[in-house]
Amino acid sequence: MENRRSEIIQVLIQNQVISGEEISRKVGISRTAVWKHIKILQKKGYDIHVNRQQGYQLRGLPDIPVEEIQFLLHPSCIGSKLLYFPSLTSTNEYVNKLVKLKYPEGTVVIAGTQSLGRGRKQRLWVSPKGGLWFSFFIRPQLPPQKAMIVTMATSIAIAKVISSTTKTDVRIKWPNDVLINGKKVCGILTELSAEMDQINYMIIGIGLNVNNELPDNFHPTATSLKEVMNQVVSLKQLLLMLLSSLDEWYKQVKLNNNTFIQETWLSLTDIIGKQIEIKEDGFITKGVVKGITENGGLLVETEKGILHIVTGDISYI
Ligand code: BT5
Repeated sequence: MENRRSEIIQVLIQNQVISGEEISRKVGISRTAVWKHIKILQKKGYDIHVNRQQGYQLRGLPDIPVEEIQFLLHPSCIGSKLLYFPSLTSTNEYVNKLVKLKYPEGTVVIAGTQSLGRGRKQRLWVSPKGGLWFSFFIRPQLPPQKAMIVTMATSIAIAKVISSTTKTDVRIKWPNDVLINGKKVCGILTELSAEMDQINYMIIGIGLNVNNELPDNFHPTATSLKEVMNQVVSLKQLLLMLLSSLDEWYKQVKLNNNTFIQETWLSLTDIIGKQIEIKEDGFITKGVVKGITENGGLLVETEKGILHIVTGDISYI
């Protein structure tokens, strides 16, 4: 099905205007089938103008042409299938439905915009046009206590791509933020379904500010790649690099290379030795970060002794 659509796109690109009959002859399918594929392509963000007399005219491509990206990727897992929608409520929510529909592990859902993009604890994630908002699901053979290793590998994969794209120093902030010049450029949302001793699946959502605008009140704490680089960035190239990097780092998870993942993560964070404030359930605790545990928790020295932090929001003070 998808090959047919790729062929139809090629035919449309090569012709200024083309009739349904001619497309059906070139691609070898019926005119009704052509019409059905055109409808799907329009939903995917291809701007195809329909004129009853003359036929079809391609007037614009989506910002993220997944058919092309799929062709260029050779994933072992992440990117096994790519789905793009011009707008969704939340890509994490959509992936959750696909897991139940038995889509292959590594399926990625990308949205042009999200109306209800979410952060942790049901916070809203602002997702206007021009950013990269995507999610995928994986089934790591790990107990739930080790889930943080996957989040770490994910943030490393992203930080490395952002660093090579922007040529700036990119830092990871525990547990899930990627920062440039101390400002959040990317957030990662990990959702988990697990038994006591085994993860069933993890849904990982990535929100990366690329060419999108941000609300004025975000400027002190958030940034975008466009702002940092002073130029528009190709979403297609960036997504291609991100998916390859995510797939590579997920291989490290599968190989149980936890020490390597942790050491790399530590080389990309400033957190050790930092004075921090931890906010959890309305309480604030202050302390100094002494290290991370085997499972990715924080060891914080406070006036009440060493605390082991597994979740929560921290800020540097
Ligand atoms: C996160 O949450 O940082 C995880 C964000 C994950 C978003 C992706 S987009 C694709 C996928 N589908 C979804 O529905 N979600 C994922 P958290 O640490 O809770 O941070 C949320 C806070 O960041 C908000 O309360 C705002 O203060 C701030 N924020 C919201 N939108 C932002 C943006 N675009 N850039 C920077 N900061 C933002």
